[in-house]
Amino acid sequence: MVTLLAAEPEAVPVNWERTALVIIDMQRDFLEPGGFGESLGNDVSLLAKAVKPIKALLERARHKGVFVIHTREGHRPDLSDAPRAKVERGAPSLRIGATGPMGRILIRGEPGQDIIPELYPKDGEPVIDKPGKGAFFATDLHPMLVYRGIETLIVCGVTTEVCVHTTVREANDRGYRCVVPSDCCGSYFPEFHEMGLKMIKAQGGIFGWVSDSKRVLEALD
Ligand code: C5J
Repeated sequence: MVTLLAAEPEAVPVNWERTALVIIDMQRDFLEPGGFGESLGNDVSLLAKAVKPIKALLERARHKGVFVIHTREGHRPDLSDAPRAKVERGAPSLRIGATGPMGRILIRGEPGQDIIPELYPKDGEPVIDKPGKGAFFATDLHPMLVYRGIETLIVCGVTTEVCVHTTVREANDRGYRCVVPSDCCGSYFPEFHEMGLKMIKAQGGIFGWVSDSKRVLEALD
């Protein structure tokens, strides 16, 4: 069934059977002290407010049978999929692969690289491990969506202007309609969050649509 989801710059028609909720990188490494985000000098507490609205969407999407996908940024333990240009960048207190309080920073299989308990994937919900910022780069996300006939993505998670934005741009170029619920995203830089959302919906929705959890929940009901 197609419902109209209220959003900017205009309402979007959504067929929930052809829609996926994509939750980007809600990982301990970004949200908890001692992980990758904090190693870069960020105040990780700024991301916490996205958890509750994402949880509300996740629970309703599960209840309604909407396809749910989780992503995690991270690398192989031998760092063979981590470009030197990424590992050596900047002056973090702990580089990718170094050992911190939650295990090795941004390494697959380590406690810090996993998803926070509040939003932990259920059995049967695909988890995409991605080496880049975008969820389509070097992953099998696109075929997974094509095989399911998915046309629309509700994209949320962290951080708004980095992995959420990169994924929305990649998805838009692959022909997906992307709706971003503003309160279900977070950034270490509130001004980047605001600007990132404006960039998505500007020019008639050049990358997609911006809504919020309340309006997505209403459309789901
Ligand atoms: C970052 C992400 N910010 N998940 N990753 O490095 O947005």
